[in-house]
Amino acid sequence: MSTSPAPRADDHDDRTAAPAAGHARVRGVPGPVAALRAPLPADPLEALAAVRERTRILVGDLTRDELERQVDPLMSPLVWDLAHIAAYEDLWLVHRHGDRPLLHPELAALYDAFETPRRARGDLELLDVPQAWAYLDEVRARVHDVVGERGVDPELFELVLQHELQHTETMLQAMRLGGLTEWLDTLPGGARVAASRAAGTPGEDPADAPVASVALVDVPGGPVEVGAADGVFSYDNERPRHGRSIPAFRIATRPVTVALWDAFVADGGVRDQRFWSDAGWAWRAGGAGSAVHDATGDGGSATGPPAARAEATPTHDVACHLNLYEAEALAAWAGLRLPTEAEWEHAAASGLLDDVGHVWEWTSTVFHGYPGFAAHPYKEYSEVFFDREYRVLRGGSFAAHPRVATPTFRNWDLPERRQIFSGVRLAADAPGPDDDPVAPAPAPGSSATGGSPVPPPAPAAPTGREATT
Ligand code: AVJ
Ligand code: FE
Repeated sequence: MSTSPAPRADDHDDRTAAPAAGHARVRGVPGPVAALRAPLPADPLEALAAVRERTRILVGDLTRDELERQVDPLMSPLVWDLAHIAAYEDLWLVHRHGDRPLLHPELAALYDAFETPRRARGDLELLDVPQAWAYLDEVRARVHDVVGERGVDPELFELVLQHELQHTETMLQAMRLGGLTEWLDTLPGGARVAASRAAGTPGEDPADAPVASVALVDVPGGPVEVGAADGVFSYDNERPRHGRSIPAFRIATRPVTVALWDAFVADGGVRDQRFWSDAGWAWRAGGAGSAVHDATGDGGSATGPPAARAEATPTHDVACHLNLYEAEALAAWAGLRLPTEAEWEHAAASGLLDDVGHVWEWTSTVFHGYPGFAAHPYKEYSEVFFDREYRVLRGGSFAAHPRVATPTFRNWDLPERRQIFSGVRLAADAPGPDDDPVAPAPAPGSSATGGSPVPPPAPAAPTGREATT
């Protein structure tokens, strides 16, 4: 088996298409794709400045109207995220660390994720774009004052830095959903393939990617350690590191490809209730709180999520915008299952997983607190989401900065969500002693070439099931 590191910023460079029309490139200033995952300086204030520059670059092509409009009830107007980033930085670095009053106490509730849920954010009087940037700049000036006065709290700095990195991924989801950027569509998870298929370009023959081609690596069971070690920044939900006993299992060396999804579709798998959980089938029928856009009118997405491949090369073919239900149905059709998050983490730590970092990978694990969990520094980051419907996603997407997406980082979302940059890596129980080692994997069936148009990610209706922040 081979091991390859998560893609780095330079890997993205060669898949960068021409920048979107109107994107002026200044010599020496990186374009959005280069900025996405570029390393950050070691100095805390310089790192904060680099993250802010990255944020500016990523939204740099958008008009004021695009920044202020809510593209979907699932997502905030982008200008809300900008002011929220400022409010969070002011709260943690100026108010808590610096012991100063908030710059804008009157805005605290508006930019608190819990007091002002996403679906409501489009109807409120928000700061406009110049005001949001001014808020960010003023808070940053206060941070410099505080640092001059009492130095840096490394943990709070990392918290604030990673918060901005996480929100830029959220903003990229909104930009993707709203069709606001071309450069985003050139990346894995982008819409380029969807467009070429809609134009009638045949996709890869699904027979090229039968289930038998899913390469699985055998992982011995035993006591394993999961969670973040002491001495490095981690979120409360990654701690404490602890031992688990897991049975032997098998896990795919790569995430599911668009070709495999196409084979599932061509085989009628999306319409075959046997492969779907009850909740997943209800979601397809338009239940489970999701208004599903469907080209065929029968409820559920007929052709699956937008394809993820920018170029027909092995690293650009990862399926993206799958929700948990779709991932589970695909796994059932393939005679496989989702990994648990402990399996995923153990396999990743053992160097067994290729192509980590293209898409967030769904696991079968419900988001929960590790044994001995203690909320820190606030319970609204993680704890309020424990033991509900949220499932854990692992790895990281092309839009996630490597500083956030570590092998122990736990992301979470609701099962029906697919506006996130999510895919799946399949797994299986270890073969039992009686299993025939040469038995073929279940055949995917017919191998018709799919040529159906692929819609953009289906916006879901507001339902009271909250996006997390
Ligand atoms: C870890 C991505 C689920 O965006 O809801 C942002 C991160 N927390 N602001 C989210 C987060 C507070 C969180 N996720
Ligand atoms: Fe936030």
